[in-house]
Amino acid sequence: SMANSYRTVYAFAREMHPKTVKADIQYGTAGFRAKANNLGYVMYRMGLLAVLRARYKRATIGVMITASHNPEPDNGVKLVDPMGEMLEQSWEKWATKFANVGDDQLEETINEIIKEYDIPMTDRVEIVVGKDTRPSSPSLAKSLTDGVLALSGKPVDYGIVTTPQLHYFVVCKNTNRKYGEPTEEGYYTKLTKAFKKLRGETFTNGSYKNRLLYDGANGVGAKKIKYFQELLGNSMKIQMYNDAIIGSGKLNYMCGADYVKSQQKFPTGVPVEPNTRCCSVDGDADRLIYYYMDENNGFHLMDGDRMATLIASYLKEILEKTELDLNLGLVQTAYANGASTEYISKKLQVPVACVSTGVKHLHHKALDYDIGVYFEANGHGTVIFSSNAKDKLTETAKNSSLSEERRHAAEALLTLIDLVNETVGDAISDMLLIETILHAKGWDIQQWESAYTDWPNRLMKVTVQDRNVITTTDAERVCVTPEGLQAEIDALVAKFDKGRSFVRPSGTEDIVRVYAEAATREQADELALQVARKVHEMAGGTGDSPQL
Ligand code: G16
Repeated sequence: SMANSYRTVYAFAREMHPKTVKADIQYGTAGFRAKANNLGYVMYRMGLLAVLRARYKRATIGVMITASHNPEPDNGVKLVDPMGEMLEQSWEKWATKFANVGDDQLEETINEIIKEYDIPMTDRVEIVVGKDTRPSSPSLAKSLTDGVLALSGKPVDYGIVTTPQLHYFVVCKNTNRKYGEPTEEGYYTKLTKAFKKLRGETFTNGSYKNRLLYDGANGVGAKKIKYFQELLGNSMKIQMYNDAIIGSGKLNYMCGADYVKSQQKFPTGVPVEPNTRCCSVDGDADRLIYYYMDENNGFHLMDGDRMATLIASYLKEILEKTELDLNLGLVQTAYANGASTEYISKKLQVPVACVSTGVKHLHHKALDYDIGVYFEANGHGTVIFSSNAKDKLTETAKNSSLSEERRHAAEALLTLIDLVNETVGDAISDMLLIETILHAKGWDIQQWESAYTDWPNRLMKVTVQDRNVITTTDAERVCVTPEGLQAEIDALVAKFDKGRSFVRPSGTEDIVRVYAEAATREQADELALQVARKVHEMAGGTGDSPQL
């Protein structure tokens, strides 16, 4: 019978990658995340699932081993669908099931999914694997490829790469190289070629200087930026910091995009040079944050909202020059600063949508537009262009009966598309895009900042027994359970000028996140603190009552 045909899967699981943890885990915001030493069996099982998914889609599937912004002892795994999207949501429940069944139920679960989707099990499929710099990653990659091999899939290991590089490889393979060469070199060449073309012969312009301090978060982003710098030559001077050796324990520690954004602090390891543009990437280089320190040691943060507005305003400008009828839209989450949302919708007159946290939700919504810009406030985002947009731009650029201005604008946009990693948010590609726009506008970071003033805001974490007691609706802006919590939050918010606050369970850490903004720094801090204490009180808080 069919049920016997995957016995080796079980044998392998039992002997090499036995399930060591009893508690169930969930496929969260960005796949599975846990302490690395608890993840061997999960990796093995994701190897199995990746092969099943690849056979079902008749395409190459990607698997990234990373815990991104989490501390070094954590690790995780996320599956990448054929066109670079995160694993389709309807399969997340299968991922969760695969991770949680007993070793002896694996065969049965495989048979179940084959039956449900009528998966052709003889197709030869490739699974593209990447990993970040965590010391636990190589052995987890071994567990993963064992899973791939157990179902006769072909693992293609790209070694240490950024998450966005892995997404890029998957798309290159599935588009028959139309998107680019599925190699690291192909990736660097595509991006740097576009960058240099847009930059032209003059590397500085107006107040823009082409020097940038770059915080690599002691991770893969530090390793890979070196290849860029080599290819960029004198067009960009990237001074890199935080490139500690693998296994030093310093990954994301007091540095990197998540630290800078959530602590609103200058990272350790980067020299403080007043009024100098700096940026940080996170542990797998899919998030980017800009910032600078002023001459009075005041810290200025330029987060995902800022990048989104800069990009959207620039795209709007060029788009107008093409005179093409293409719609441009922006997607944010509840974490977007209220001031940014107002600036985008009222001043830029670009439509804004708000969706739940997680790139999968933003990416999906951005597909509604010809040109969709999406960014989470934490610095995770990109731009996607519809095929309608690409076709129209290509026609316009080629049409010699049109004005030179129109043709040039279309050509510039087409080059810009090559600079953007459309497959997923990509810190390095985003950085090159921001640098391109600042250069084009002749702006320094202060001019960029002057577009609007952020409402002061505060992020806090609350530890609770079970974070899933908190459920939300309306793109996470309204808390449904525990009953009565939202009414309490409303009452607190009403006491603060320009107050806004919401709470939600994290999908990557075992905590509840609290966000608050208000008219002043003190009020934002106080509102966050009061809401955090309410959560602690009503949602089964553990440990001491929250402190700022
Ligand atoms: C991941 C996701 C992001 C999300 C972040 C925090 O980022 O890719 O979309 O914003 O986690 O999610 P949560 O608030 O649910 O913990 P990364 O950079 O860690 O992969």
